Amino acid sequence: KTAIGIVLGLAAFSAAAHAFVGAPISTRFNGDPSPHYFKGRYYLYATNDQDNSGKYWDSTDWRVFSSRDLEHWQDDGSFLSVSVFKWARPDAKAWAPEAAYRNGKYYYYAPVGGDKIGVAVSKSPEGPFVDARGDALIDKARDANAGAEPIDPTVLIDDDGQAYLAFGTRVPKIVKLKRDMIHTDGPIMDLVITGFPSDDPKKKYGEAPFFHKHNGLYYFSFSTGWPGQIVYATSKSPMGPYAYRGVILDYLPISTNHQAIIERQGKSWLFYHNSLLPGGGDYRRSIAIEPMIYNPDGTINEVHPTAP
Ligand code: FUB
Repeated sequence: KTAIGIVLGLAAFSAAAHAFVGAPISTRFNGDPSPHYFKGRYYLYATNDQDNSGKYWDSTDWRVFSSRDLEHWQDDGSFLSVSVFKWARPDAKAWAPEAAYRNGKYYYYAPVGGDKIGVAVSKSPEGPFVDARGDALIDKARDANAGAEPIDPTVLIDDDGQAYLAFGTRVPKIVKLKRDMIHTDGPIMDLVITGFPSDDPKKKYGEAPFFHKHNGLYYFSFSTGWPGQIVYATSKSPMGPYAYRGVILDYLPISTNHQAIIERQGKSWLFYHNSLLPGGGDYRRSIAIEPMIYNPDGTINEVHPTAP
């Protein structure tokens, strides 16, 4: 069997085994997936593209979906608005979120208005969430080295209990979080990525950072820009430096992409957004899921989206 034959065979197997792969998880427009497995159920937090102007990502609330099996998704609705953050302008845009669980509480990291990241807390994954601090966790105007656009938070709680927050466009930022998950611990650092292919100037950090750990190795995936390829880098240390390893998902016909990876019961799934729903486009995105496979050396096989 040729390498192409193996790849095509794998894709056919994946599609046959998982009829839902590649298809939008909802008939509503949503982008920026943040999937989690909480309390025996999958939860998917997302940017609300259904209620934006259609000309920009300017919705002011976030939506949550849940599923027992990744295939059948329940729309749990609009569960949090920027108005929960009293320090935010009521029309501040609500962008790509992140969530985390610790000590019986659910934490929701919410980029608000493109220049601040808020954190909300709840006893339940579907809310209600309340502002955990009364001010922003990250504030471009207040915090040294927060970068030009502190958005797109991703959180990793390491095996030793240390939590890390990464975020940002164009220059990725990383900062430790205290055990309470609502305060930073130490300075915001630039996250260093080395080894981008010198023959491809498009290979650079753009946005959509996502942290995960697999077989003891730290993975930092991200979008290269606008439009974005989803690529990844790895490190033996959470703070880096990270070494570029390759492409996870090639360019799609859409101005942004934003990925997240969830691993459960020995399987890995890539969540991303595309424009496949009728009427879909740059500001009308839809979230889809594909299986993701590692090689023994820790590299990730490029995912080829399955046409639904
Ligand atoms: O949803 C608005 C922005 O689009 C997100 O913050 C980026 O990651 C991009 O997907």
